Amino acid sequence: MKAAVLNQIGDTELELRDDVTTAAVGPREVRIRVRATGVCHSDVSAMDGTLPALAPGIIGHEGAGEIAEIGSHVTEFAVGDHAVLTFVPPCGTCVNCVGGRRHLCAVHTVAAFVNPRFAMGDTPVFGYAGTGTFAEELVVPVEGAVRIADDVPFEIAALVACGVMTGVGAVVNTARVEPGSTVLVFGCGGVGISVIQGARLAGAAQIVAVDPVVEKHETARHFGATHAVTPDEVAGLRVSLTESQGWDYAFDVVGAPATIRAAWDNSRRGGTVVVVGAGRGDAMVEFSAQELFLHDKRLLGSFYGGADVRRDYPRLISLWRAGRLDLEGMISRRITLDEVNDALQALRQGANVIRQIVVF
Ligand code: CXF
Ligand code: ZN
Repeated sequence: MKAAVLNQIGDTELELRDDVTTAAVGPREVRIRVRATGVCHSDVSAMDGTLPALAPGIIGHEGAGEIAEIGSHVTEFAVGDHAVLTFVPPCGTCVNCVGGRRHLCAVHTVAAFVNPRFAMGDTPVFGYAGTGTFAEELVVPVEGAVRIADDVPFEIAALVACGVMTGVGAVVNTARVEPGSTVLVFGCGGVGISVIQGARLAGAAQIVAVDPVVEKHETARHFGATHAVTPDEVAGLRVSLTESQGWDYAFDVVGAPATIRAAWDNSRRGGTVVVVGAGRGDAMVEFSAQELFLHDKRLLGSFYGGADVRRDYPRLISLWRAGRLDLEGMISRRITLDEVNDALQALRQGANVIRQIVVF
């Protein structure tokens, strides 16, 4: 089958091949025919070594498709069902799953680093974060697919698998923003726009979007930002909008020390700082011992929007059906797999794109 292969970490181009195969479907696995996949900034981060990935590998982790084959012990799906993928399949029985922290289940994620589920000839090829949606097909554990209704377009469904879940989830699951709150958001890519949409859904009174790319400000306003500024304009707005107190909630959706620090500095005393951005393992952020206690802030990490995928994917789809979550508007460009390198390059360059979707 056709797939885009990352041959080495550090490569800036994926190799388009048509001789990639998937592993055989195990008893509790399903084969998915990918129908749509978003190009997420974490795919760029896998390529450049910011996030851990194995090569050769198939990246792409925000996908939806059709069940093409089921394992001998699968009763949850039938061939032809539509499904959204997840890069954290919850095993259902570990301490995190049982404890209500399904997004932290490591069982299948760790297994994916040991078991390659693709191959090129005799060479094993790993799927990124247990998925690998820049391929026509992939094999995942049954817990890694969530069934959705047949009338949901695949490209809408794909968005839910990473960006929308991560951003909306950070607001409603991790931070639990209350109506009337004031919210500051650093970063207006796919996840940042989803944080903005989540804050609007949560009833935030003020949503200030921050991005150095001025073209993204109009986009941010379209999705619910009440204000949109460049980073150097935040200080002035803090004086005029918050009487210098800072915002109730500040989200970092970049993952860089400077934006995490800015989120901290611009949240009010007693406010909440949420780190959603996926930063480097060696990038350090400094906080003084004194400010950590004196400012009485909550500093929260948010991984995958605290997703309980079997609860939250249907909720997000329902919000979309009700017209309260704009997913169509997040699709900036539909492309083919042959154009995936251009799409990745656009993200590296900070282009004003929310989601470029590969449709198969
Ligand atoms: C990432 C987190 C690390 C694994 C791949 C997905 N999240 C969002 O893009
Ligand atoms: Zn992603």
